[in-house]
Amino acid sequence: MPDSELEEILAGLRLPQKKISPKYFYDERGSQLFEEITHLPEYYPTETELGIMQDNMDEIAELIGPQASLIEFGSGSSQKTRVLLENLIDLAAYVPVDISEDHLIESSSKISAEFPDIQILPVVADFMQPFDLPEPAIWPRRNVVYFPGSTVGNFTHDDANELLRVMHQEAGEGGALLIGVDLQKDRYIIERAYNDEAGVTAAFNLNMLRHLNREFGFDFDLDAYEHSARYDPFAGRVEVRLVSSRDQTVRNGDEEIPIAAGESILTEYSHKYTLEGFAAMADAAGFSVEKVWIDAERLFSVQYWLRQ
Ligand code: AVJ
Repeated sequence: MPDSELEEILAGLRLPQKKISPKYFYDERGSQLFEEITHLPEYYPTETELGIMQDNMDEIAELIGPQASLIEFGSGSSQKTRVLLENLIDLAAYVPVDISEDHLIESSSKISAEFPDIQILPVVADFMQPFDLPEPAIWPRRNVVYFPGSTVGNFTHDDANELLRVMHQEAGEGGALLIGVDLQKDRYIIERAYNDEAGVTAAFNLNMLRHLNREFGFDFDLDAYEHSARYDPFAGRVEVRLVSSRDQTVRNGDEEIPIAAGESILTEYSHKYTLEGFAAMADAAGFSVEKVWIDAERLFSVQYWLRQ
């Protein structure tokens, strides 16, 4: 594992409010646990977003038009991606972009087996930075950046703005963005989704420490931390933490980091937006909101933005 990653993790643990990036959730076990989360009865986002896509697919396909290139940020192998690949008209190419070459190879080979007629052009890149797009055999009439799952919620508003600007650049002239965004709502519904009865989200959160022990040589005691997920309605976000249940010290090489009883490590933000708030994000990143679809309970939105 690169030293720069270890340095980044250590720097986060030295802060007064300790924090570790949510990207460290997703080792093999973490990815499996997240998949389990998406099927939990309390976790409404995945099923709601899929329902919105299915209910509005004809209109989505019509807005995107024929011979588009679909550029997914994240190597999606989700059901939502499949619905798009099945329904978009004469797709020029499907371009999954991911920092993990392993994830990309795995999901691309599955997708290409299921959709032998679609040209699949995977790109290994850190999508926080602009990257070069591959050239499909058919010249695309439009680039459509796809960012499902309310993954945008993991980012602070500033970082989300930066990411949306990269998407703006990749969309290019005449391009568009199709993005799934979770909405602000009753705090009880949100907190239940991140504190499920079966304890899968707690296991997912704690698994980050197991990952750090294995890959980066920490000695976190998994029994000495508890899962916490609270919605802050003023900030409009869930804050996911690991709370230390006693005074303890975590070690890495020569470094010793003390953690007090009740002190927490912030492992994730999951921002929820209002429609107005997210429209302001579109505007700031150089997009105009063309269409917003929501479910009947107003839990989640799928939005189609045009590049200005
Ligand atoms: C993958 C970032 C969209 O914020 O809901 C689920 C991750 N964390 N349960 C989310 C997550 C805890 C998820 N995202």
